[in-house]
Amino acid sequence: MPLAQETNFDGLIGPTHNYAGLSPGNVASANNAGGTSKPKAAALQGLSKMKTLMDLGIPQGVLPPQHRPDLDALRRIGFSGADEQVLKDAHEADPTLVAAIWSASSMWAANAATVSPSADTNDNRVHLTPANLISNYHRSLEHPTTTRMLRMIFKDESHFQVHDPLPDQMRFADEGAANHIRFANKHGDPGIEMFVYGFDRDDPAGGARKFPSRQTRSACEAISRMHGLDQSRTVYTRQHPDAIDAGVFHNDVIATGNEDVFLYHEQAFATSRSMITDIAGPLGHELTLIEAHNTDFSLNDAVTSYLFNSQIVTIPDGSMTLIAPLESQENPRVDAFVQSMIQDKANPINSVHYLDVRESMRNGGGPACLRLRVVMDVKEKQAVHQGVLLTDSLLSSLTNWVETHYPEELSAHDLLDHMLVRSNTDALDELTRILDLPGLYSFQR
Ligand code: SUG
Repeated sequence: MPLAQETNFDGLIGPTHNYAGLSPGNVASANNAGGTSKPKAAALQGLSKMKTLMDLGIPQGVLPPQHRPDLDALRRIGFSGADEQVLKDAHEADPTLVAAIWSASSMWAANAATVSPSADTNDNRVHLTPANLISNYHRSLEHPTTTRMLRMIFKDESHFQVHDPLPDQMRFADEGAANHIRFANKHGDPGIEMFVYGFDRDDPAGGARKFPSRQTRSACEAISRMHGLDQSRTVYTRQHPDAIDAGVFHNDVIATGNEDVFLYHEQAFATSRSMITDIAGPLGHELTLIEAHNTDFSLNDAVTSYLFNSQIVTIPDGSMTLIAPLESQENPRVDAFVQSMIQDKANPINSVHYLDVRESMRNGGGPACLRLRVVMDVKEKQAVHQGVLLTDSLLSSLTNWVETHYPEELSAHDLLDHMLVRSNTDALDELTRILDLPGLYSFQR
């Protein structure tokens, strides 16, 4: 088996990052609605996380932000005239429409796509399906550009297949890798892919009551068919409805995994025990289970601290480290759990890096939300568009670009400022030169 590694592609946080309370069931987004955001600080926090990973020896990529505001989206629903007029009329009709088309939500790259490495697929290629994200209007605007971007980055069809997103219909509601965990002895070995859903057509009453379920079982099954996965090595499991109703709008808010380590809260899944046997069976050995119990910390602690939205990464010496948000360190029960986990020799996680991604966290996006994992062997990694792989020099260009173009602050009334439309367009035009992705945005074609 050729040596394979995981590359984390992080969404570069865009210049229009703002707090609009657009995602029902996402507690942080609701609590911070209408607040003043700090786009420049947000993007620098994201870049600093990418640097931490790169310095740990883990390959790091970057996915550019989308072009916002998406005025074409407003024109498609009947607003017309100059940009200024379109913004004004839409605001008068419904201010949430204006907020939606400004959202920088593509930063949460875990929702960009579901990825199956070549070791798992029947044609030995890496398969990616961009998520349709139809559960929320602002996020449903992302997939056309995401698809185009992934096809530019993973364009070599001898190694990669970037599928079309699933049909734009609730039956196939899909939120990407945030609801998918892949287990393997080592990244390059054939894996077990676990798909997690909230809604099941065969048991509609068994779902969440208060908040929407964003991922359907039908979507999971379709992706696994499209990716050519071995069904004896594929597991479908349901989120616990109480978890969704407590604010676990994606499974990566309550569970995560890396290689054969599985970290989760006891209230994450509707059925935990049989699911673990279903994973361990084809894997051929026991998983290293790290289960947080209610006696360790509550579901509410999990949602506010975002511990499970940490990245567990394998570093070059073969051990694992946890990339966790500062909010986890600030919760004494969660921090105590982390300290005992890294001391415990029964699992390979032996260090923690608490990072500041507070700007993203206030919209419900932790370290793991900000990245899309792609396991690739050496040849596949060489076939990726090299312009998006992070180096010290790319990091310094991106930092300068952010420093030059990003506003310090953004609040609701700025979303009516049509002058910002032009400056964002110019900034993104320059970004495609830095990343060597000409023609990515529709304004360039
Ligand atoms: O889809 N927040 C995102 C957060 C996504 C987090 N991703 C993962 N868990 N993988 C969402 O709810 C809020 C935008 C606003 O309210 O302004 C938002 O879209």
